[in-house]
Parts: sequence; structure tokens; C-alpha cells
Amino acid sequence: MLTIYSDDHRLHHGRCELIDGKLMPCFEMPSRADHVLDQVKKRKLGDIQGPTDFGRAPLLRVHSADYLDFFEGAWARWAALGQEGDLLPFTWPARTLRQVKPTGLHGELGYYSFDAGAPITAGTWQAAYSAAQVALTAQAAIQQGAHAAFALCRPPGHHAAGEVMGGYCYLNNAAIAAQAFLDQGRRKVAILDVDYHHGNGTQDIFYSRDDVFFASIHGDPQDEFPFFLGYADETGEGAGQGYNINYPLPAGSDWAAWSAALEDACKRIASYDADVLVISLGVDTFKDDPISQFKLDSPDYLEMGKRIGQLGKPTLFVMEGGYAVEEIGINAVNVLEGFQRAQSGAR
Ligand code: SP5
Ligand code: ZN
Repeated sequence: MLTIYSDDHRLHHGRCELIDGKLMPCFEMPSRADHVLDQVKKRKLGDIQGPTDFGRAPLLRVHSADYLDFFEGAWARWAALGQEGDLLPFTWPARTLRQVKPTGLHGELGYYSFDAGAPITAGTWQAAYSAAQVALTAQAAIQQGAHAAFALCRPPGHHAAGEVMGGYCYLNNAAIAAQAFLDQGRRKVAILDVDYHHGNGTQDIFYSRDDVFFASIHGDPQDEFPFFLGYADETGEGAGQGYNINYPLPAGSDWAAWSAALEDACKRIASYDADVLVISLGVDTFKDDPISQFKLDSPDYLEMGKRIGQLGKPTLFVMEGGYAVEEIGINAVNVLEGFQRAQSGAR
């Protein structure tokens, strides 16, 4: 399987996030991608190539121009104020406030974000832009006939909506790639989000559409980030009614519980009859993940990949979360290897 990767991810290295009342070094760190790349090489998954630059146009199919302009220019505005620490929002237009977009930097940042978990640093725009191009390059490989490809994206994307960053995410790599498939002639795309956290951004982007089926298996938002989306009664709206499904699972869920949800999701994806499948590949479902509460073990990821492979669809894997840094590569590549085994078994 072809892997697309860019060193530009290193340009994004946030300093701190607030965890349990303490400022901790960001869990979403550059070494995550290094460990995944190491495993891709060590286990000879296939060629590794850099991204092609497809420009802004495919990003604008998912994100607004105002949002992209703000994100691209935010660091320069912050630096012009003499600041050198990370730029983080601290006030959001919650229910009692107006959905107005202030002109000042902090107000505008609050308008375009939903949490304080997505720091903007000097290189964040370039890293996120390159991650989107990584996803688009892997998407193009599939469009040109590859059965599968792995977009080793960092920073991740699935919490980012059209005009909102948060949860370590800025540009929604999986959504941008899914939209590119449609723009290049595919009729129906299924997105399966296996990250521990609900893919709120992706769900929001496609919620009223029937050309993208979105399924997400994740920690129950009653008790888990992002708290305000990801419930089982969210099934789509308008033309999108019936094309969104959430599988919120309780803390402590193991492979038995998780794989039952996967089985149901796979049956629905099969009956949706998608032309192509996009996997939001988070491996923060791992038992030793420092911020998550599921209990999947490394061999389970081989089974996960196998079941996904049995769908027999052209499949784009897009890297999302996973914070047990030592094991993230093993677990992510296990999914990819399991997928490939299902392919060779089918032939
Ligand atoms: C892409 C992705 O996986 N984003 C996840 C963002 C999660 N941010 C909230 C983290 C809150 C963690 N609380 C953990 C408490 C551990 N004692
Ligand atoms: Zn996650």
C-alpha cells in the first residue's frame, strides 16, 4: 500500500494543553507521525511518497475562504503583538452570546473554534495545509486506480468543521479527500470514523447530504469529548436523513463491544453501495492511550483492518488520533496490514 507523508507536520508543535486542571505538554506531538512512519518502513508496507500541491481549491470545497484566510494569517497577527507563545482561544460564542464575528484576534479566534485544544503556532497553517495535500495526494492515487492508500496526516482533521477548529484539528483532511472523490466523478463516498472521539467536524460537514454516508464509533459524548455531538439520535437531516450513524460506546469498551458496532457499520456501508471508502483512522481506542477509555489491544487492529478490507471497496486511510506514542505505529500499521490480508484472501 502506498503511503503519503510530508515532513512539514513538524512545523506544528503546540506547547501545552489543559488536562485535568494542569497544563501538560500537548499529547498531539510530532513524534506520533515518526512512530507511524517507522512502522510503515520497518514492515515494508509499500512506497512512501511526498504530497503534490493541489492548491487551495479542494480545501475551499469544505472550508470557507474567510476561515482559511483567518487561519493562515492568525500567527502573523499574534506575532505582531509581540507574542511568541502559542495562540489559544479562551472565549466562545456559547448560547447566551451573539454569533457575531469580532474583528480583533481573540474574538475572531473564539468565533472560529470550539475548544482550547487547537493551538496555533508559527508553523501550524503550513503543517495543516500540507496534511490536507497529503490526504489529497493519497486520494488522487486511488482515483488513478490504486485499491488503497494511506495518508499519514498530522495534524489530524476530523474535529474540524467548515469554519471551526478544535480537538487538535484545523483542516478536515478526510472530508477534503471525500469531497475530492465526488468532484472527480465518484457518486457516493462512505466515511467510517474509528477514532476514539466522535468525528463531529466530518458529521457536520456532510450532515444534510446523501452523497456521503458517515458512520462513527466512539466514546459516549455524555462523558467524552467532544460532548456536544455524537449521540445515537443524530441520523442526518433533509436529504441527508438516514445517511449518518453514530455508535456511542461506554468507557471500558473492549474489542467484543467495539467490533459489534463495526459489524453493524460495515453492513450499512455495504448496503449504501459506496463507490469508495474513507477511513478516519484514529488508534486512540488502544488500551494504554493516555486520554482515552477503550480497551482495544494491538492484535485487534489487524482484525479491524481485515473487516474493513472485506468490504472490497477502494479505501483511503487518513490518520487521525492516537496518543500512546510508542504503540501508535504498530496499531495503525496493523489496521493497514489486516486490510491487505483481507485483499489477498479475497483474490
Ligand atoms: C483527533 C483527536 O483525537 N482529538 C482528541 C481531542 C481530545 N481533547 C480533549 C482531551 C481531554 C482529555 N481528558 C483526559 C483526562 C485523562 N485523565
Ligand atoms: Zn481521537
